Amino acid sequence: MVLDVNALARRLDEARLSGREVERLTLEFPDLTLEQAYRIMDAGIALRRERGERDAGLKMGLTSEAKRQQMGLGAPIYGVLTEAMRVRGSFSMAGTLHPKIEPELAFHFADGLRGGPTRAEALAACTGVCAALEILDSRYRDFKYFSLPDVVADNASSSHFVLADAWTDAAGLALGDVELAMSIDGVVLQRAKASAISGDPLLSVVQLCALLDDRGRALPPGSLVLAGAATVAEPLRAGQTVSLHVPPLAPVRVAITP
Ligand code: 0L1
Ligand code: MG
Repeated sequence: MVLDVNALARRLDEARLSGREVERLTLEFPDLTLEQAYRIMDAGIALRRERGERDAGLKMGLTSEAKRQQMGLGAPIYGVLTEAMRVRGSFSMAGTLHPKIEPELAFHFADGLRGGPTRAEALAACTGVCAALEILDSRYRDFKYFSLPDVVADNASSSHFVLADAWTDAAGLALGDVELAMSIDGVVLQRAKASAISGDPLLSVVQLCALLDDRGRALPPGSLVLAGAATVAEPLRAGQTVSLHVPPLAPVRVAITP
């Protein structure tokens, strides 16, 4: 079977737009490589750009050991965020498949980052950090049992993201020590230190730069980076209110509507 990157990207794009699950790609292409999967992801993002979506930044996925064990998958990956994925205040379940939400930190890089920066260089380039929630919604049937290339081709399961209203200067913070507490309807369901994100959330940014550099790319100016989840994700249902507290950062909250 010939691998048609653009056709597979269209298949996943249509699944997202129609709210209909598709079979994971490795059922048809068992030898799908990670690089082929990233090319399918790129082609899917190109479709979104053709429809007028503007890039917002990048996300790291599978950054916590808890998450990797939940998914049975072994290594961090990245995906692309567009402004159309940004949610403010409320998120509608309409057209979703099996959405989940997870606690993260977002970083902003006004001038971008290129090559393989050290943690100190990433910190120096960082123009703000804030609390963030990522909403994942894999397009695959039986989404628990997929492989790394399947997840990457599906843009790392990204659906939407919510950012706190205020950015904080990262320089004065012990970033690994801040605690993320994610509540649903006022009950804390997930809690972890930010060190659960790749040992230190800025190291997740360093890893992202390495993944991009391996593919001849860099973090563009003006990018935000979701550093990855500190804990496992929680399933979403209409009527819930999800909030994330990460003192001393501003909290973030989203209401889930039908
Ligand atoms: O953000 C992430 O950790 C990407 C992997 C998600 C896999 C999933 O839960 O759909
Ligand atoms: Mg995530």
